[in-house]
Amino acid sequence: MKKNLILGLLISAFFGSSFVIAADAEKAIKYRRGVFNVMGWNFGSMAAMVKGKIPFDANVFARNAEIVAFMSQLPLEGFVEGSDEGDTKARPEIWLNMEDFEAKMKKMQKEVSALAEISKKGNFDASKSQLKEVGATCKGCHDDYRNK
Ligand code: ASC
Repeated sequence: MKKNLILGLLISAFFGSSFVIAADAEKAIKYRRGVFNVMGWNFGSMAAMVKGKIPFDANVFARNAEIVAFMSQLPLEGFVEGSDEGDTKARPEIWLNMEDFEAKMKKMQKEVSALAEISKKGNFDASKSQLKEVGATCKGCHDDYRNK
């Protein structure tokens, strides 16, 4: 009787905690995807301007860059242990190469904050050329760490 009780407690403690971990992982995935969505929205606006799909508006561009620069600081903490499973395109390789992943994330942050500075001056060509650098850092990470 007592044994069964202890066994029951152990089982519920074990499964209970794995549910908690799964719930935390789900939240973390939602968090980072939300951040990336905001970044993508703003990156998309700048990309449309440099491609001539919409007219270049220096103030809008600078605001987009400012938003991406701020948001770029947020996603890293969302890549918590165990959040490679669930509603995510993140590849398990991230957690096997966390140092490299962090370095790539930091490089992206650096290029994006340079974009925010440069775009304040309102020059189309300079903004366009730095946006290219930013895009390369997005792609560099996606190639290695994001599923299609
Ligand atoms: C985005 C988005 C990407 C990157 C990439 C930049 O907005 O969804 O994957 O920017 O296109 O090269």
